[in-house]
Amino acid sequence: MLKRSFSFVAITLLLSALMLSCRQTSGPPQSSANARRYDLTGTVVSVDRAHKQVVVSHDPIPGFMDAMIMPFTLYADWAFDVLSPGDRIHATLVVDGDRSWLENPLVVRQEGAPAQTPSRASLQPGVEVPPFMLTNQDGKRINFADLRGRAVVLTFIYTRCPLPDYCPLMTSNFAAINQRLQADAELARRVKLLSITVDPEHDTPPVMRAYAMERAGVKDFRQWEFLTGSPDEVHRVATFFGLDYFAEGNQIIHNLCTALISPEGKIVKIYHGNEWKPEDVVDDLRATLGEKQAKS
Ligand SMILES: [Cu+2]
Repeated sequence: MLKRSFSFVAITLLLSALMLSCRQTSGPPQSSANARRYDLTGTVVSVDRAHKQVVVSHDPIPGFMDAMIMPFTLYADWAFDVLSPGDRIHATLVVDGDRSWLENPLVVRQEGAPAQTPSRASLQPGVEVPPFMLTNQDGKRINFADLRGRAVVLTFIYTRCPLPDYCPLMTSNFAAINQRLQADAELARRVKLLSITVDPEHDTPPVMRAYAMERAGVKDFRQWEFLTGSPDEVHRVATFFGLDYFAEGNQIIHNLCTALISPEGKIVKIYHGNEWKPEDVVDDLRATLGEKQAKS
């Protein structure tokens, strides 16, 4: 009896805590009389609390738009405590003039979905990167251990990515880094760039090669290589660098990670998300290699 009432109290407390958190949302601007409302269901791709944005791969919205992946504004702060990539989300999409946002989100954790990216112990500066094996755009096997002696900047992409501020941005950032390297032969000689796919089943070496040439203007792969591998090999590398990814239709739902690795094969810095700038990476490369020079 006692036990039962305890759990009743616990549930009541939990419920009131939940209701409290629901009420504590910093509300959206009042919607006008012209606002239209649509039911939205989809899968959460990524979450950006600072900008109150959630990227959703949503189902078709009859009479409004086809299924696609796009960012939505979400004012309900509490939702960011529980939202993780891979969750199913149900919400009301409010479209009011040139503004739109989601209301009344309901979040359903998907079975087997990756949890919110934890800050992984493996990603600390100074940690040694294991001798991963992957395959480059020419079908040649690449062992990370053989990259020692050069600083490595790597990122994760997939060639079919439709989100302009995800993989296409990573690739154009790397193209900008590459351009700066080409202007400084001394620096370029001591740096390697790697773009690693998280869609190895589709992104074979020829697909990676074509992508590199068409989308990144790469002609000389000695500076910048595009790596793929078996799903297992890719998974080992991606997981080490904190990637969460899984297939959804013909797209890959994923987060981002860009890493700077020292010539000794140790993590120097992790650039999370998509807000880092190519020039910052080049500065960090100079600092990393400059230090090494001073020490030797
Ligand atoms: Cu992407």
